[in-house]
This record gives sequence, structure tokens and C-alpha cells, in this order.
Amino acid sequence: MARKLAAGNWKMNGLSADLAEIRTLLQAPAPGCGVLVCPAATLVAAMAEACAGSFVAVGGQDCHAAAKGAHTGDVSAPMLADAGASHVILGHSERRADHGEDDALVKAKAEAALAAGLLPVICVGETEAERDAGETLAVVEAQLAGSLPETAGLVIAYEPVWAIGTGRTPTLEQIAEVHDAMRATLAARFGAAAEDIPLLYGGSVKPGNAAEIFAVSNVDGALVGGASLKAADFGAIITAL
Ligand code: G2H
Repeated sequence: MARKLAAGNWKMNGLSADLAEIRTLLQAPAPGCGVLVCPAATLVAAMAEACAGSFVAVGGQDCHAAAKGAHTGDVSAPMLADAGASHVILGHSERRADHGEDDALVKAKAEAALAAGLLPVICVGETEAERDAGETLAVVEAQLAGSLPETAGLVIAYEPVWAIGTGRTPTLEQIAEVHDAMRATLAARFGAAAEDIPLLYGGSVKPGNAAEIFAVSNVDGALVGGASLKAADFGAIITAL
């Protein structure tokens, strides 16, 4: 698995007409990094069809821990795979906050994703209060310990909660501190396989700050929210990687 990855998280945005942005993105030459776009579940199949055979992979934004059953409104990992997804975002702070998802549930979802042949993109990150209390590394370590599946086939996204959609970003030194710590933790847990795990930074990544973030130690790419919705912005971020 290539470590460099630019991933877009469309969150609860996007209608059929917005697939035009993906079609525009696909007109660019294939970049030297992986590209992933994660739309709402309603668009996964159509986006996968639009991106078939291209440099853009498609992912979901969440999945249930069960493969099927009586869970009204939920989507399972096999359903996402069946729709053409190759990845699924799990444990995003918006899921943790809006739906009360804890580390154990994220881990169960990650195991379900792997069983369905999907690569989990597992999100971790501290709140502003936790950073102010000097707890950032402890919080991230605990989330990694509790959320990760037993095998190393995954992607990690470090997303400080206070930087999400706010326009605020940590300093480059703060990003490096967390990413270096995550790499060490993953090496202790998975051995040499940890070297293949892409470590993405997420939180207000834009064309204007992407290059400096990508130059940071152990940053292998980004999980991009708002700036992934427009082909021009996301394309510029991909080019910066
Ligand atoms: C963080 C990120 C994408 P944004 O949630 O996951 O969103 O780039 O809008 O801060």
C-alpha cells in the first residue's frame, strides 16, 4: 500500500449533480499519490461507477459493526464494498460526538470493515480542552489502543477536534509531535508493518496550507473535509502531496 494518500471526506454534503466535481478531478493526470473520496452513502455507488478504472478510490464515511440485520438506517461494510467502496472512515470525531461512538465500537467496526475487504481510515484526535490540559498524546495513544483492529491493514487520520472546520490548524511542530508518537506506537504494536500505514493529518487543510503540512515528519497525506468538495481545491491539495 502506498503511504501517500489524499482523502476527501464529503461529510453530509453532495447530491448527484455534485459528481461533476469528481468528473472534473478525473480530467487531471494521475498523481503520484493515492486519492480517495468518501461521499455520503447515497453517492457511493454512483461515484464508484464514475471513478471505475481511474486513480480515484471511493470510500464510505461509517459502517455498522454487523454485516447485516435489523439496524434501520445503518449501512454495513459488505454493503459499501458491494457499492464499489474500497475504504471506510471510522471513528470520525463527528461520529464520536453526534452518535456517542467509543473506541470499542470503532474497533468492532474496523474489524467488520476488514472482514468485508475494506481498508478502515480510523480517526483520532484531542479536544481543545484536552490539548490545553497537556493530554494530547495520552488521548491519542488511548484512542489508538482502543480503536485499532488487530491487523495493520489500515489508515490513521489525526484530526484535532478543535481544528475541524474551524480554519484553525495546529503548528507544524504540534502535528509532528503527534505523528511521530503515532508512528512509534504503531511500530511497537505492529512491527515493520507499521511503516506501511499512512498517517493522515485532518482539520482545515486547504490549498494554502497543504504543502507545509505535507512536509512535516510522518505526515503521509491528509483527510480533507470542506476543501475536498470542489475539484479545483482538492486537485491543488493532491498536487501539493
Ligand atoms: C476534519 C476534516 C475532514 P475539514 O473533519 O475529515 O474536515 O477539512 O473541513 O476541517
